[in-house]
Formats: sequence, C-alpha cells, structure tokens
Amino acid sequence: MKITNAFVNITSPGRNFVTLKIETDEGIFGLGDGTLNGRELAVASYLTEHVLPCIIGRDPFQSEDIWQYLYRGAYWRRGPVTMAAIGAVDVALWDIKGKALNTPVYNLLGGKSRDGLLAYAHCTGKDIDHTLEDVALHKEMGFKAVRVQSGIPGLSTTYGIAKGTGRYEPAERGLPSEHQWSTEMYLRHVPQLFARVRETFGEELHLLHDCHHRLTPIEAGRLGKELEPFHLFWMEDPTPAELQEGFKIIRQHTTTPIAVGEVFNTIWDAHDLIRNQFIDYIRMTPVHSGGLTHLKKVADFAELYHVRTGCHGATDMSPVTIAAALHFDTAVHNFGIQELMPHTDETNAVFPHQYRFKDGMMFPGDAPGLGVDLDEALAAKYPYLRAYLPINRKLDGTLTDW
Ligand code: KDG
Ligand code: MG
Repeated sequence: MKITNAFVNITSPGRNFVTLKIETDEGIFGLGDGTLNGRELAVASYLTEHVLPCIIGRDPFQSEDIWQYLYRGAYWRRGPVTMAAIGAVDVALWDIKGKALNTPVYNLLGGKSRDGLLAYAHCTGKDIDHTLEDVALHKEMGFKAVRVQSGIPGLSTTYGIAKGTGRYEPAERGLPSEHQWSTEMYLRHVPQLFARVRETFGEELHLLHDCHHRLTPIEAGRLGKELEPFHLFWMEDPTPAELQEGFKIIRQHTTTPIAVGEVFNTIWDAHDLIRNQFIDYIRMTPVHSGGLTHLKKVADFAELYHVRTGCHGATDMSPVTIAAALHFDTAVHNFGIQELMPHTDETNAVFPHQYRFKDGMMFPGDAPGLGVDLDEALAAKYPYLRAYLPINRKLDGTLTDW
C-alpha cells in the first residue's frame, strides 16, 4: 500500500479544528488531528509545506519509521507545532492500518484491557451554589467522576467558568481576552468549594480539580494538604511544569494525587516527573504528543512507576483525537481516566463518530480504524476564524500563567 495524497482541512464548527486526511492507492484513507488551540495555522502550514511532500509514496504501515523520519529527520525536534503535526500524520496512519486490517485501532495497540473507560465531566458555576447544581446535573447524566471549578469571590473571571449561559469554551474569537488572578483568593476559596461538594454528594463521586498551572510548588503543597480530607481523584497542573523538580516540593507536603501533562509534547517533558514518582497521572494525549506511536511508549514507561494515564479531552481535541485516545485507553494496562468535554452538535455533525458515553463510561466502538469520519462538504460551511486562549494578570497587572 502507498500514500498517494494528503491534505489539511481547516474548519470551525463553533471552534477551529485542523484535520489531516491521508489517502492511499487502495482507496483507504486515514484521519489525524493537528489542532493546536490558538496556533492552528502554524500546524497546518508545517504539515502542508514541510511534512506532506515527504510522505507521498511511503507505505502507511511503516508508522514507526515514518514517525522517526519526521522526528529525527527534521533535525529541529519537539515543540507543540512539530509534535502536533507528527501526531496528525501518525494517528492517520493507525486509522489506515485499522481499516486495511478490518479491525479497531485498539486491537493494534494490544487489544482490549477493559470493557469501558471511566470518564470525567466538567462541572462549573459562577459560585459554589451554581457549581453544586452543575454537579447534580452531571450525576443525573450518569457521571461517576467530575472536575469541579467555580468562580472565585472578588475575581471577575477565572479559568473554567463560562462567561454567559452556555458551556465553558476556553478559546475566544478575536484577540486574547484578559483574566484576573489572585492566588490568595483562590487558595481561600477552593477548600470551601470541595467541603460543600463532599457535604452535598458524599464520598462516592470521584472529584478532580484543575489548578491550571497557577501556583508555586509550595502553594500547591498547601492546597493539596488542605484538600486531603475531601479525597480528590487528582489535583491537576498545580504548577507550571518546565521545572520538573518543583514537583518534589509538592510531594513532600501532600498525599493528594497529582496529574500533569496536557501541554507536554514528548516523554522528555515528563521523564523526571515519572521516574521520580512525582506524579500519579500523565495527561498527554495523541494530538500534542506525536500521536499514538509516541504516547504508547510514554504509557509503557509510566507503567513502570505506577503512573496512570488521563488523556486530555477538552473541546480543542477534535473527535479524531478523542477517538484515538479512547482506543489507546482501551488497550493500555495503566489507564486511569478519560476527560470528556462534549463537542457542539455542529462539531459532531462535521465529524460523525462511533464512540459513545453511557453510565459514566466511554466506549470507542468496534468500527475498523478509529471510527471517525470527516464530512468535508459540511466542514466547508464553517471557515476558519481566528481565536485565542485568554491571558492572565495578577491584580497589580503582572502577567501570570493562564
Ligand atoms: O486549549 C487549552 C485547553 O485545552 C485547556 O485549558 C483545558 O486545562 C484544560 C483541561 O484540563 O481540559
Ligand atoms: Mg487542564
């Protein structure tokens, strides 16, 4: 089998997505996701100008060799743009292989290690009472695990909270908006939030929380310690992770489990975190981590150190990435949990897919390949619109991590 054609599709059914379609001489095609929130066109151009000409004529079954060609062969390694582009190619190749062999991708990654995948939803509200209502709603929908965020008294905006009445969507049209941040207000508020959630819903529900890279290690240690009575499933991205040894300080102060890695691109971003057992869950997901080929190696390495997976699954992961993550989750031994932030109806129509949610669990479906399609005619009706993630400033105006 040979790759005969490959092209990038950019569509915006509510938010931007960059999709790669690879076609073969046997009429089979594969899809990959190259969406990098707020930097979409950089990946599209990297693919179109620098990657796709090099893969025409290659055998799509040689996914390992093609991965090495694109990673080592570029000389310039790593980084979100490069790795999202490699991820798009790699996932499309696994899709082709599954279709050619008439089997779901999870069978190519080791087969089923479990029947269903524990999934967590986002629960948010402008204050604690509204957040409790959202938790009740998601319990009703069948979720057994929820991520809980709420507005912080005294701050006009914060991560994870919708501005209007709709669901939260981090990227916004136009230039980056500005959020406000106060670590003091946040640290005072979050333990009260979780006390109310446990008081209202009891012990059974799995509770998660995302600090979204905003604390120093010692502040994260304090928060983790104060959240211990509420038995969180995880505390996510407590501190920016460029300084991997910073997590040692968090570990010295709390037994609250730590998740990190949605912005990581290769094993080298997580190597020290994993081998020193500074974390409990690795959040890398196929699109931003160079595809299934690399992510499987990360998972196998993490398994040696009792670190489990928790693939990033926000709305900026297209249904192609969600499907790829679900096949991966199904196969790896050290699966932990899968994030599920539902796409809009428009997005689901552009990307018809086999995966399903039922009773708190997700299922990849048994269609050959990934089980996702791209309706190109419908996609063409939603042209790209520039959008950015917000930036964040402390109350005195200092720019800080969003
Ligand atoms: O593009 C940024 C989002 O994917 C991110 O803010 C979502 O932190 C996130 C999460 O845990 O889903
Ligand atoms: Mg996160």
